Amino acid sequence: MLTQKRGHKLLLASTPIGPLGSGLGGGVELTLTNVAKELLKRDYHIKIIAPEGSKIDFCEVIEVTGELQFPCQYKKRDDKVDIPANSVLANMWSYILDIHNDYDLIVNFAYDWLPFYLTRFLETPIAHLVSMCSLTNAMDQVIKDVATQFPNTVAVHSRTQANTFLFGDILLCLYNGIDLSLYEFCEKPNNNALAWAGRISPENGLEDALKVSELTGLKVRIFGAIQDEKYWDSIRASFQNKLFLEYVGFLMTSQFQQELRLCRTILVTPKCPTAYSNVALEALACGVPVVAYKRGGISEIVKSGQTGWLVKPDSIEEMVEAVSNLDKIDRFDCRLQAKNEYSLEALGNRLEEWIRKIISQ
Ligand code: HBI
Repeated sequence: MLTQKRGHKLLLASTPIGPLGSGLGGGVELTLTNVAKELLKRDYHIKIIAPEGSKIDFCEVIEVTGELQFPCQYKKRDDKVDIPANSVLANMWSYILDIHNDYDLIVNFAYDWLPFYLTRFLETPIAHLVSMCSLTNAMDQVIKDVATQFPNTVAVHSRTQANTFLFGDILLCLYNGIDLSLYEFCEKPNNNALAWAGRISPENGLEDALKVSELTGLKVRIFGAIQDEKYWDSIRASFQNKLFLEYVGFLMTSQFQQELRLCRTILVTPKCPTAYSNVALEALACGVPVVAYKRGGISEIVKSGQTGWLVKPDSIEEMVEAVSNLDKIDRFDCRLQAKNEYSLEALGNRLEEWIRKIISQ
């Protein structure tokens, strides 16, 4: 059989909770950017459709207006599906309904009900890359329907994440990958600072990192967009001592890694299981050991005692102990793990295998 001719035309449909480049999309922004970059290198034709204000300098973006989707991490298990008036998500998918025949495949990055529900109405196949663990019954049901009716079209980032769904065994695991050439290894951190990176929102547990900072006397440099202003105000109120807290903001990859690489470690403190942790990959690529709660997809990334430490979830004292044992970690091992397991090349191979499975069906 002829080897699958590349050059397929793909449309990447972004998350509706914020423009690409705002940081509100969390790890999905970096994942979508890396998927586009790697597939363009492999001569796929790529277009992106995303909320107005999205910026990606190496790829055409179809910007769509409308009200951003409410972040689903605040939802309760039996919450109803919500779609605001003049929804950017609905506007994105209305446009996709009009032009989907121009594409060989649509890749959906939104963790929202609508794209999954519309899947069976489109002739063009849709590949869904699920960015979060099981969260609500409505999402579980619609993801299960698509994964069952369209085998091999629903992928996740870790087995841990897959197993949070009752139908996890039919989900493909893509892990993730980063462009290692963008991250410069740092053998000796020039500051004693801890790093914390992510959307500033209750589920990411920033207050725990600040408690570790107070107990170790090490400053924590905070990277990420403020998603929940009230939560951020409460954090600043409870950690008056400015010595321990430095809010850097959301930085694009090149500046982020310039700051991250100089830190002693990155603390990853999810309060509920997360699918994966792109910031952990970025830290490893810079040679920065990862100290994380053994919870969610990150427990498949960190080799405890070798490239960082995995500690009992929500245990501040175990985090403090791990920080005191950072000198046991060889920063070269961190970079080596990123190189061996998380290159964009390796992700690209897994992506192509996934695409071939769907398009050849
Ligand atoms: N919420 N409604 C909704 N849709 C998403 O796509 C979404 C989200 N919350 C967070 C999120 N995506 C990303 O930050 C994931 O990486 C977690």
